[in-house]
Amino acid sequence: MDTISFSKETFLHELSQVTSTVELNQFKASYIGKKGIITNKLKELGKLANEERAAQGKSLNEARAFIDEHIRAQETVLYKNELKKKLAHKKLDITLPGAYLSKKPGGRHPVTLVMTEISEIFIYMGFTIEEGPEIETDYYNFEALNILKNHPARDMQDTFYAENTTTTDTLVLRTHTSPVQIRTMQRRKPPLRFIAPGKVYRCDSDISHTPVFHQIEGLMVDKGISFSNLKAVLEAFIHRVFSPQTPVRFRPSFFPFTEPSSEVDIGCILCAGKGCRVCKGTGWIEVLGAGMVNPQVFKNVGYITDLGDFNYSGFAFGLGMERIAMLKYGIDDIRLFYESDMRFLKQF
Ligand code: FA5
Repeated sequence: MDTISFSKETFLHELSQVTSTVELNQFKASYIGKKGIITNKLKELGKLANEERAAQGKSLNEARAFIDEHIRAQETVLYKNELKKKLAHKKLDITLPGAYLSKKPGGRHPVTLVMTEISEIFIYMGFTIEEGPEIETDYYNFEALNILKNHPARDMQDTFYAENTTTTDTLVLRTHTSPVQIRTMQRRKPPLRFIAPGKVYRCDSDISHTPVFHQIEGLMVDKGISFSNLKAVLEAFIHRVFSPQTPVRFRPSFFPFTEPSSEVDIGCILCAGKGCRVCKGTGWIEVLGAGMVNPQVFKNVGYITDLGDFNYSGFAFGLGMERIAMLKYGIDDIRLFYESDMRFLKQF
């Protein structure tokens, strides 16, 4: 093996010629990189006799430490110079908007917008908000609402059944928000005035039906509540959401939990009542079900007992959110809300 002929002067002279950090890395590799002069000599040490190996090893290690120290010092100098030059060229404008602002922010779904608007109208009328579970027992979704087993009214709401591993009662995905009436009445005594917005599920799909949709339930129980109060509240609400000129029609109907019951239609806004595919040519579109609370429901929640007087009456209603959103935004197919098509959603 050749003895090391490392000259500090030569090394320092060569180092002074290096003008960039990239060049410096190459220069460093030529001495102490994997195949550098010093590294190669270190690899060959094993071939030397003991005495010579010790002497060579010492001077090689000293050379390596010297090289390393001077390269590090030069690296700092060169890096600072390069940064200075870069900053002098690239002026930083701290008034420019951050990069994240160039990305489009998300928006609210049209159904959420309508739910929020409607909730605010009812809150303004003194209603509070209640919630209930989306997976319900048969008892709360049907029985307590006077929809008994084998009653034909169960066919009106095509039900999704959920697997039940914990309770003995059948579990369903709630088909309407009406079970929140029962849960709240069991917890609170009248007077009551609340709405319960939320998701509901039915085995249903066409241009005005989706398997998952949203309802807002409403319940008011107090002394002297009559059908006139129900009409006044719903008409005020519809005229607020649409316009004071919107035609509203109360059509006699049947719900086991209200008596008398009514469905409420509004003049189809998409065709101005002339008849279109959404209103199926009738000029009217059904937006909600409503009625006076059936005394059987008051019995089921323990309000009416054999023991005392119950001088309260109440009304209830259940609104279809998507139907309202369709009419409000002029959308002729309810399924568009749930296709996640950005071209559609970006419009709101
Ligand atoms: C009910 O769900 C009753 N719980 C409403 C009610 C509450 C009546 C309180 C009396 C007292 P109905 O099945 O008609 O009723 O549904 C109410 C509204 O939900 C309908 O008027 C309609 O606007 C909407 N709706 C019903 N099914 C669907 C569906 N598959 N997709 C979208 N909207 C629907």
